[in-house]
Amino acid sequence: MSDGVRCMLMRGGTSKGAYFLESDLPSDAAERDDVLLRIMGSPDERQIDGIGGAHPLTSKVAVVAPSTHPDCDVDYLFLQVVVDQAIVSDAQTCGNLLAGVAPFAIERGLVAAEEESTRVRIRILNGGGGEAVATVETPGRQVSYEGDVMVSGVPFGAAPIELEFPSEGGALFPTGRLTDVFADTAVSCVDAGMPVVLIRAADLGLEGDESPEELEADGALRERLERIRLEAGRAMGFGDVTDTTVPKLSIVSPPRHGGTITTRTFIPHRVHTSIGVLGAVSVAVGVAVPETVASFAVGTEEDAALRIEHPTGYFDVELELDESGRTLRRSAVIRTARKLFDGVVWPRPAAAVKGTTP
Ligand code: NQM
Repeated sequence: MSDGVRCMLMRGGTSKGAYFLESDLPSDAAERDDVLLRIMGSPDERQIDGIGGAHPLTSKVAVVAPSTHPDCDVDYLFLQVVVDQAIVSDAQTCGNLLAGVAPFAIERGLVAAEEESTRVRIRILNGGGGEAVATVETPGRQVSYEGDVMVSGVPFGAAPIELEFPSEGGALFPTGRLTDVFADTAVSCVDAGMPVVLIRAADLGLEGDESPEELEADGALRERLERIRLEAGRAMGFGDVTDTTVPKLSIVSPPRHGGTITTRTFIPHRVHTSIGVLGAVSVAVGVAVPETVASFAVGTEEDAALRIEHPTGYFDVELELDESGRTLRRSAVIRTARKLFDGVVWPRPAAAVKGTTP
């Protein structure tokens, strides 16, 4: 396929991605992935021949369709387009791109906008799946800017989008234990929508507030983290995770700015400039449940919001656990999103040959 494809480019939270209606893409998954690689400019570390932003956080795709589930409005499939390899992965979802799904669905006419705000029930098709309820202000309201909010990691305000994740009480600790030891390091493996391995900074010889650049430049650290990740991935039931983007790794330490905990998150090889949405929910669960490697952080009451600090600010997560304190009832966060461009994108021709540049 080398015809143009209808596409909307959106910022979703602290990420950026290409949004498509499922019906605008090939129905065969292999064909679809091939087109997406050619649209984003992969494999190429600069993605210079495509619309990808040359970083995992800006090489993302959302595929949206009317839901086939009677209790949901739309289905959302997230695809990570690997920057420098010809890989498109559906192994994880993305809570940041999720923030753009409701406005996109309204713009494309899949959901009718209500007068004040619109509630969109979204079925997440990746991984363990699940449901999210997004509440967005009607698009017209965004011209007034009153009530706009800031989210850390985005320098401009925009209308708030509430994302709520009702929980059916699935396993939050996929290894069946609150702590494990992998590659001689104590960890807690948490999955509240995003599988994350929590590790105390001190156990890695770190302070915990190093910059993403410093952490990425530390080859010995990266090698040790990958050994931990490979062992944790198996124990979490993912098998060999060498080529997959989950689990992520969050290095945790005491808060620096009055929040609950400091984080630095490998996603899983680059360091996040902030933190993922569901990644933050998983960290919050690690804090809220006693006896994990993150329980040194300020504990929480039922219903309390936890402030997860990250390299560019903080991320508030509202958590509601049941009476046992070990099962999640719901979580909620506030994000913003913005339509950046709507039009037709041209994939590079299928026959284009990758060569060495002269
Ligand atoms: O955890 C990056 C992001 C994400 C994922 C990643 C996300 C989430 O910030 O829900 O949003 O962890 O790869 O976009």
